[in-house]
Amino acid sequence: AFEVMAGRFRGCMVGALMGDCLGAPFEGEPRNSRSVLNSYFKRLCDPDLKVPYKQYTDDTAMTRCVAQSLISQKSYNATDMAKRFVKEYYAEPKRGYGANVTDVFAALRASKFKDVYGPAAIQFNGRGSYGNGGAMRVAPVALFCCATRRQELIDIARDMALITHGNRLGYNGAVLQCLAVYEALQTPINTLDTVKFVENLITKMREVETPQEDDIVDEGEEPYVYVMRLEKILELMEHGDSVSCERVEEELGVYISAHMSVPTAIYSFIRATNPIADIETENEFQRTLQFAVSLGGDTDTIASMAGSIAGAYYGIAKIPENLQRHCEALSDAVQQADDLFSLRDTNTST
Ligand code: F2R
Ligand code: MG
Ligand code: MG
Ligand code: MG
Repeated sequence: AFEVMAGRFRGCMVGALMGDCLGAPFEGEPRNSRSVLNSYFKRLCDPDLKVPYKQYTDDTAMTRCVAQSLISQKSYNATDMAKRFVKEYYAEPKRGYGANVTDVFAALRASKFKDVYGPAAIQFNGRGSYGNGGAMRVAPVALFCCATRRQELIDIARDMALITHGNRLGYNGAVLQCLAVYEALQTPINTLDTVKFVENLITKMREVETPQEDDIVDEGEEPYVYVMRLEKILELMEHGDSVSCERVEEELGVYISAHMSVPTAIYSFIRATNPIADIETENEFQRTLQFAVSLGGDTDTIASMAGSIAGAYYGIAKIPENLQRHCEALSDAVQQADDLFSLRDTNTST
């Protein structure tokens, strides 16, 4: 059981990296042809292929910061994490960051991290960002909480997102993505009941989305956006492989908003548990990535989030090595997974 869980930690971190690296070349395309993607993935799987590695983008740059902060602090430390985001951004600003999040980095730096949550709170005239930047980097939080402090998962995921994303759709999207990774990690292989998986997420998100005092919910605004999207996933699941990409885009979205990408990532993971027409692979993990990328739009982020869920469920042993090796900084993802796993210590009974 020890080795199985270690493999799932690796699968999660490597899965997130692969979705980002392999999905990034297609980001912003309206939709991507399944036959083009079959060729793209098949070519990469050729053990003799020698090509430069696929670079990671902001998704991984920030995921690495989240992981490293949790590993070094052995707890959630908002200031340490914010400092890592800022340092990373100014070291390599051209990783494809969201257009507005960079203002948060500038303000954090200028204010010397005095109020780590302050700059994000004033984004978009005080509405905060609902971009998927909080959700795209949350996977290490699920691993950290699995290793050490399960009860704090929702709070850490939310607070970690709040450093840059002040809108409830932005931080609740991070909470949902974190819960999905955690749930996948906890589900013994070959026992996944996809309906129960989604129903569990609905139960948890109903609580999470119940408006709290410090939440900004306008009159007439729907507070249970994620619950509704998860219910939509259950509906789509009834139609199996007949659900078109157009319908997924219409009902769940493929955009850089958290509420129009996190549910799509969860759906991609679920959809790929079964064969998908015109996607030529027997491997469920690979199928997850190919399906996510085929949807178009925010492909790096949706594939990365779907990849972290799928990797947490299937484990590293099921992820094709010939695909892994094309990703930049693969060994760092493995190392961070192992470091997070080793936080499982003797004084917690996990
Ligand atoms: N930025 C991108 N992709 C665009 C082009 C990249 C290109 N490939 C390149 O070469 O540069 N991808 C990355 O951004 C997403 C994550 O963004 P994040 O961190 O959430 O940033 P931000 O700036 O906070 O939000 C993104 C945009 O969402 C809109 N938005 C958010 N909140 C809003 C609000 N309250 N009102 C109105 N609009 C809001 C804005 O347009 C923001 O700029 C990932 O896809 C990552 O891969
Ligand atoms: Mg990106
Ligand atoms: Mg609160
Ligand atoms: Mg993206």
